[in-house]
Amino acid sequence: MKNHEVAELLRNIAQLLEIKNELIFRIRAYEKAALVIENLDEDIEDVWKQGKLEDIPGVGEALTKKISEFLETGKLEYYEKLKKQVPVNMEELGKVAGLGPKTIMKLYKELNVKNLKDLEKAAKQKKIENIEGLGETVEENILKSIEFAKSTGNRFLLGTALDIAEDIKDILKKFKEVNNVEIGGSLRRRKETIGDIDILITSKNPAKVIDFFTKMDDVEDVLAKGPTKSSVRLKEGLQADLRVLPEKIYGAALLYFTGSKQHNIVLRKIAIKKRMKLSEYGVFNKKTNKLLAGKTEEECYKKLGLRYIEPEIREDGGEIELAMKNKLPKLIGYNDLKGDLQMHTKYSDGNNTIMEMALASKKLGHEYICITDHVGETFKITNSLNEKRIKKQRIEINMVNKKLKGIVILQGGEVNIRDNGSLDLKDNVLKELDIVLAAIHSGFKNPKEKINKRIIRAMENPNVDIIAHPSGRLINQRPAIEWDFDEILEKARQTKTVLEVNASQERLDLKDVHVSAAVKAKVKLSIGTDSHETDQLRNYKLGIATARRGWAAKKDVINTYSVKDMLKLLK
Ligand code: DGT
Ligand code: CA
Ligand code: CA
Ligand code: ZN
Repeated sequence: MKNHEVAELLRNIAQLLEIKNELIFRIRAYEKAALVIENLDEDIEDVWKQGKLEDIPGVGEALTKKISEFLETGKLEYYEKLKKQVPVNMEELGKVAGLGPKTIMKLYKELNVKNLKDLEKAAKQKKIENIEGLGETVEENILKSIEFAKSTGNRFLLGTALDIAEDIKDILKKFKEVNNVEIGGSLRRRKETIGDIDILITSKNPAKVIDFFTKMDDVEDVLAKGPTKSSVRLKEGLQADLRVLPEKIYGAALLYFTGSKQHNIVLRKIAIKKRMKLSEYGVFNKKTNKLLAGKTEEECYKKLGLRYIEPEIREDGGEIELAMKNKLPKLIGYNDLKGDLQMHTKYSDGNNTIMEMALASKKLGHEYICITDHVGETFKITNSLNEKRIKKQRIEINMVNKKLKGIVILQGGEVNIRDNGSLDLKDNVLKELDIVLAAIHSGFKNPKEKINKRIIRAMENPNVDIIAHPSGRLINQRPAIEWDFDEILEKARQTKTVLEVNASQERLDLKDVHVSAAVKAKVKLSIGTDSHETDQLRNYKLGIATARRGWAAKKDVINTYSVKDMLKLLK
């Protein structure tokens, strides 16, 4: 659904008009339409295709034209022109949490703040606290959110980078001069964000491979080109480094360029202790300089007296010590998941039907799925289902279950945790659902005590099985809530509440360090893709990657069990 995008566009226009000091009723018209469209039950694209945009309250002839243009071309000429007329960079400043158009306008008029750089300067020089209506708290919040934006830097989401890298890997594999191809670096370790793509190849003809690499369609710029190495910038903005290596040291190079840097440093120290030398060229005898190992990673680890260590945990987090004692746990595998425990359909804010989601999940090899559309009485933004619609959906799920063999469809629901920690749906209705997910969707900035109280009250409800996307963070967009996670874990254990590892590309929530704490606290986890369309169902692998980075085993994740055993693990 493009409802959200259209609403955002209209809101951006309203902000620009406000800064331009346009007539207030024109500004309000855009804001009102944005609100209506955001809360619309129907898909705005459907409404547009049926020629019924003008039937939407607040949408007249002029707005109909603009919305149509945007839906048709993905752009709006009027908005582009407007942006050029306004001296401040709204798209940049509008992203600073808590900065509305009024404040932005004030900052522009009083301090000539036009962009993020100006804003940071003004805040650091403590010029903002003296402006009437703003003050010290606003200044502090501005600095905090600039800091957050900076800490995220130019890093790409794991899911995005992985898609790009795997396409490149496929292209390179097909080139006849290429023997082995492997993606190294943070991508192989499945870190949640990726700085650049590192590709490692073996070939008898490095020059030809380098030449082929720099001429791929996806290459925007060649940054460096040598006999065995090259760096390029891809059209998506990401950098990719390629190295062509001889077979006999491929493992050592892979080990080195997979990292992490900290992991490598500890390995090198171990080598020195054993009178050896470790580098990207192999494991050597220090005295004689004889190559002792290099062809495979296993062989290199073995020479150092270690068991093989999975890339996802090569972070110097105790893995080397355990590998030395042969006590590494067996991590959950990429084929261990039997079902997906969070997805949305057209009933709430998804794009596909129950049947379509079930068929696509079956194709991925799942034995079961849980449909978890938003349910609730007052939380209407996501088109939540009330009691009546839940019953209607149950009938449809029963029908699909009858028609479709080889996959079981459960009916769940994602219910909003209200401001006071109560749930947005009556207990007797929640009770009818097979699995209840509870989640926070507002009040992310609540102080720690309040956030904890809300989540704990939700966990104490006997109907709540899983807390979905527990920290609420959106990678590179919104920081996690401030919570006392140990207290949450203790309560989860007591109440037998499962914590979700949300596998959608921008969430990965719980994240790796949370998973690791949950595993230690013996709290069970679930993996859910939170898919809003069939294309997103494949993201379950990102959830497994995150679980692996947190050292989770198969038994720690409830949806590695059969549907019967999984349901038994719930409250
Ligand atoms: P990224 O690209 O920022 O997401 O993170 P990585 O880990 O992919 O880092 P990158 O691309 O700079 O380097 C790839 C790997 O090469 C890294 O994980 C470990 C290794 N490496 C790079 N520089 C050094 C270094 O100075 N010392 C050691 N020991 N290893 C290094
Ligand atoms: Ca990298
Ligand atoms: Ca690199
Ligand atoms: Zn949610």
